[in-house]
Amino acid sequence: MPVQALHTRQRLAPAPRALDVPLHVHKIYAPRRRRHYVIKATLNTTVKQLKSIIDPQTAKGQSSDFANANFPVDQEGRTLHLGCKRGEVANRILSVGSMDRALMIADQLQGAEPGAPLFQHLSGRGFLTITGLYQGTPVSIITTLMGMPNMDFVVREARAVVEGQMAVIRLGTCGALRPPAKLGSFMVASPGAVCVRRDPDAWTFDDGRPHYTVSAPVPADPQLVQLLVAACTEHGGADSVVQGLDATADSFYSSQGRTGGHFEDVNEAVIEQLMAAHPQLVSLEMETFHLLDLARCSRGGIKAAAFCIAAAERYSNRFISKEQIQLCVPFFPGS
Ligand code: R1P
Ligand code: URA
Repeated sequence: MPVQALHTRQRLAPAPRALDVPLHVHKIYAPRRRRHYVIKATLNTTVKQLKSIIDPQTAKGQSSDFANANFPVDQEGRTLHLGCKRGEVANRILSVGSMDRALMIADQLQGAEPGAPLFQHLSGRGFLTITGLYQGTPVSIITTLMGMPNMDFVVREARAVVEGQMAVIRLGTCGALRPPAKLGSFMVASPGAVCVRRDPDAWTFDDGRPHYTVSAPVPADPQLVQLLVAACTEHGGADSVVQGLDATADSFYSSQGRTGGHFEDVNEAVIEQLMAAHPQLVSLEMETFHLLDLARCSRGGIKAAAFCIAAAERYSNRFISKEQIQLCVPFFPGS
């Protein structure tokens, strides 16, 4: 679907696909409903449905069943936060931030046998794992929720229950820092990512040290990057793809240079300084760096790359709508 078509009503109506995965929260994508109705239905449906699908054991809190404080796994081999065990997670993982996105993409998976349901597990911590076949190949979609600590749970706990080498791709959303990137662009972190952190000591000591620090880059896997660029180009055309360095921030607000709230963040110059330090920088988000860093430290066990849909234009102050994001989520036919 051409990304350029985002802003026309005609494209908005027919494009969302019916989701028939058993969670039944797909009503949130009903294309012809009024916005306020959709939101109400989402809340009602989601809360009710989620209560019925959260694994009862996890929801009750399994901590007393865990013997190993170093890497807690219960008697069935389920990890503490994702709640999955061996056989439930594939070695090809698509990591997405939100449940909406996971369900939308899960529509492309098939069960292990014809007519069989997809494997799904929603942990008591809110991580959703969906495993099925994509064109015959086992794939897991796992929600990372938000931030580097949550990416840490996803990657380490998936690694613990998967045999052999893993490939992890993050499909996120991000802020685009400069044209030609625009709302809906596919931002591929082709050289990799840096990490931006707020340093509380700058407030504590007030001695002139910087309030925000930036790491050196970590690389993405070049082979996965090549595949991502090819798939995004096929999906949205060459103009929809922007390659460049990503910056992963430790917050959505202060460390991404969002100003004017109730806090003294000293962050007015953050974006400018980042772009001066890293001229290849094109995007800001919250997980990619940590995924790439874990892959680097995985002793060859994990290959990783990331791409994000530009949800914010930081240079023009525009933000994408939820419907527009849904239209951008790629399905990569044939890849
Ligand atoms: C903030 O709105 C969230 O959106 C981005 C950021 O990295 C952060 O997690 O990615 P996702 O849409 O994948 O969550
Ligand atoms: N996600 C982020 O982390 N930042 C943005 O600006 C948009 C999405």
